[in-house]
Amino acid sequence: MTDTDCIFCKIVAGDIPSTKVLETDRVLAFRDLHPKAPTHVLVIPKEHYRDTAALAAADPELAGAVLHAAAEVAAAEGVAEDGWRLLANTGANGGQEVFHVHFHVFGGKPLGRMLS
Ligand code: D5M
Repeated sequence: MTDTDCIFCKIVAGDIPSTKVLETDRVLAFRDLHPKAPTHVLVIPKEHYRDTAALAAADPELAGAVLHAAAEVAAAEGVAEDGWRLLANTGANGGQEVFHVHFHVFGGKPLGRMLS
């Protein structure tokens, strides 16, 4: 399933360049264009789902594969030991700008606390 207007589907297809960090048959991780931390990687399913809720409802196994890949990215980036953050902005109030579900992996510096 792809969306021809979706920027992340175009990255999956190779029509837009990206700096890939990890790739499996169903998951892709690439560096964020505007990094907010020394490590800032986006982890996405290759299939198009608009947000976390849609992915979890349609394909829990794929949702798990995305989380597994996020942990692999953190380890590969060398941030696993010191700690890292996984963030999925969901919907308008959640601050989501790209409507192809994605998880931000942040690390490499103290990230502070948010909304706690
Ligand atoms: O965040 C969407 C994120 O997607 C934001 O941090 C910028 C990033 N972005 C947008 N276009 C690209 C490309 N082409 N490559 C890499 N990163 C990109 P959100 O959670 O939706 O607010």
